[in-house]
Amino acid sequence: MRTATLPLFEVAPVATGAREDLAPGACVLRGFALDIATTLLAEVERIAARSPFRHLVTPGGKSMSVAMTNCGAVGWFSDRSGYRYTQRDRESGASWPSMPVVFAEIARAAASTAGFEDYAPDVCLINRYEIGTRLTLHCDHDERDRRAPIVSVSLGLPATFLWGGLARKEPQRRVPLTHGDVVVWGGPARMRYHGVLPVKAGEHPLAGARRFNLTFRVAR
Ligand code: MD6
Ligand code: FE
Repeated sequence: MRTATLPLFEVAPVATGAREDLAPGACVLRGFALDIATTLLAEVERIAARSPFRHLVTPGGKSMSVAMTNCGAVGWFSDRSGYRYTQRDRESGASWPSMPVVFAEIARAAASTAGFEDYAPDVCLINRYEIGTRLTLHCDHDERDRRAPIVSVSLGLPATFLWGGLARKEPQRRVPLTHGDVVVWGGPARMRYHGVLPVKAGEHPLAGARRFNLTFRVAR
C-alpha cells in the first residue's frame, strides 16, 4: 500500500510558491507577493494619503462595511446612481493616484504565472477590512474588458474567501487567504460569484488589525 508509506511532506500544509487551481481560469498563487508585501503596504499608505479610504454607498442606499480607495487611470465608485468607474476621485476632486510601478509589475507577473500574458491593468481597487468586515457575494461586472483576468493580492490579516459559481445560488467553497497570497481569475472563471467572510480578530505585524486587498482590473 503506497499510502501507508507516504512521507510527511506530501501532506504538509501548502507551501509558498504553490499554485492551487480553483477552477479553469482561476488559481491561488500562495505567497506570490510575500517578498514585496512591505513595499505594497507602504504604497497603499501613500495612495490613501491622497485618496483616503471611504465607505461607499450602494445603489440601494447602504454604506459598505469595506472601506475603499483606488489607484490607476480610473477608480471604482458607487453611489445612489449605481456602480461605475470614474476618472476623478469625487472626494478629493483630483484624478486617482497613479498606479505604482511595483503594483503593475506584481500583477503582470502573477497573471503570467497563471497563464495570462501581457496583463496591463488600468485600475487597482484597494479594499480595507477592519475586524468583522465582510464582502457579500458578488461578481465583478463593471469592467468593459472581460477577457482580461482580475488579479487579487491579500495583505495583512487572513480571511476566508467564498468561491462560488456562475450563478448566485450555486454552493460556495471556502478558500483561506493569507498575507502575500495572490488570486488570479479570468477566462471561463471571470464572472464567478465570490465574497469574503467577516474578518476575524487578530493583529498582523505589518498591517495591524486589518486586512487589505488589491484587485487589479482592466476596466476601460
Ligand atoms: C477581497 N476581492 O478579496 C475581495 N474580486 O477582499 C474581490 O472581490 C475579488 O479577490 C474579483 C477578483 C478577485 C477578488
Ligand atoms: Fe470582486
